Amino acid sequence: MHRGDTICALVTPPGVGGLSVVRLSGPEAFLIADRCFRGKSPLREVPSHTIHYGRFLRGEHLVDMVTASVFRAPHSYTGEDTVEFGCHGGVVVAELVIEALLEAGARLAEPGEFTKRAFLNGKLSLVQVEAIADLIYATSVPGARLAARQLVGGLTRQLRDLRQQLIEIAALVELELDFAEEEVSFVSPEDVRTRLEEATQWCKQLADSYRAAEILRSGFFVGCVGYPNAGKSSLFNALLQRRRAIVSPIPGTTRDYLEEGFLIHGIPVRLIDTAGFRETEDIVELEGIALAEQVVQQCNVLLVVNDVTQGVEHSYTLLYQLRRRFPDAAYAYVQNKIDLLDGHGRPGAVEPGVPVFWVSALRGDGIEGLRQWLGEQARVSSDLGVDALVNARQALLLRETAAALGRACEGLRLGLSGEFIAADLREAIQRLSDLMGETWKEEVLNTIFARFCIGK
Ligand SMILES: Nc1nc2c(ncn2[C@@H]2O[C@H](COP(=O)(O)OP(=O)(O)OP(=O)(O)O)[C@@H](O)[C@H]2O)c(=O)[nH]1
Ligand SMILES: [Mg+2]
Repeated sequence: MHRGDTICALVTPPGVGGLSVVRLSGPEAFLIADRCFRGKSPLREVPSHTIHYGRFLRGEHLVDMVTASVFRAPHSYTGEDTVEFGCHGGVVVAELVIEALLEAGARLAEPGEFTKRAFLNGKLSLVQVEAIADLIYATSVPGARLAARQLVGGLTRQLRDLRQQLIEIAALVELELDFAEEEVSFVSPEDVRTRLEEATQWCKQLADSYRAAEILRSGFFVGCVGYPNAGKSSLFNALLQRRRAIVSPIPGTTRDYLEEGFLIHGIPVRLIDTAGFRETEDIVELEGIALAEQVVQQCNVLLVVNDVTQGVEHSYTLLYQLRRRFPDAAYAYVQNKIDLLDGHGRPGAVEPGVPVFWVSALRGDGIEGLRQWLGEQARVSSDLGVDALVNARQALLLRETAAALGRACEGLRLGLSGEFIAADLREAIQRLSDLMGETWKEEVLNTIFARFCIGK
């Protein structure tokens, strides 16, 4: 077991509340706890998973009447001896409890240190650790649900099974069994290839779900773009259903960009209003507006707002240039200010895959239809196709695993000798181990735990 000193921290959110919980974990947890806690019996003598009521003292002074929950190693969150003190909510009491524990020999926990110990003691896989971080930061309901499921260990188990399978296949291949001649009944080369191909597909699909996972994690980004005065800020306000952005007849009203959120189908949509792209501006010149570029770059959908009074095709060039530059986003062409038109235009697509919406941001015509389309886009884009929430680190390793497996398949197809195929398989196995954190590197761990807050 990993052995360190005994650490403590507030594990509930700081501030005023009904209850605050201070966790104490480490080899001396009971010793230190008994220096401060006076209950019916010393905590070092009570059984695991029991709760005790008593006085919490700092020196001679009573701090609070508290409950002490006792968890004996390895049956605790960290895998170490742990005591959790439930004290009355509020800023002062919990702070006094922590100070008393520090004076009694504990050390203040670093951000994520409890979880890090849980990982080092084999209570959690790295994938589960990352799921906890996701859960803490989840902004969407489906995202939180998936992170919770991952925490239970579904993905970890699947990855472990896959690795086990690959180890077995590698062993077979390494023995250079000539399947065809020996008539090995339990496994044929076709069988091996099918299994490897399936594994490759699975890794790829999981890696590809990263973009969708990002949406569930940080939101679905929708940008209003267009020439000055097209009505971007008006559309922004109309979609938000409140007057957030300043609207004026003077071109160039919006200088910076604005961002506001709302939920569609439990998915957080981040709506962004940008400064207008000047008509003379070649998209290359856009490089100068680094901010706008950065903002547009992270958008999942770009609404190209066109002032119809300038002509329905007025913003086609802009749409064309944006699509070339940011091909990953989805686009809609929004014909705005239809209240100023005599007749209405007909719906249809400007280009394949780019729907047109006829709206009046001022009066609200057509806004609901646009909202619904955005909701559908958000839903489809965040549909993972798999039951896991993959982050950037995991996606990269999954792609590398898939690539190595792909090479192994190709080798089998070409009838290469077993040692080549085994080398690719070993690489895939190694990547999977990295993924699960079984061959972790200190810096990888540090970046992962840096996302945690103190007390987690
Ligand atoms: N009649 C009519 N006027 C509109 C409509 N939408 C916007 N406007 C007007 O168009 C002008 C420009 O609107 P904004 O929303 O500020 O346009 P913008 O694209 O944000 O402009 P910049 O930030 O300057 O690039 C304002 O006077 C709005 O009232 C609309 O649907 N109908
Ligand atoms: Mg504006």
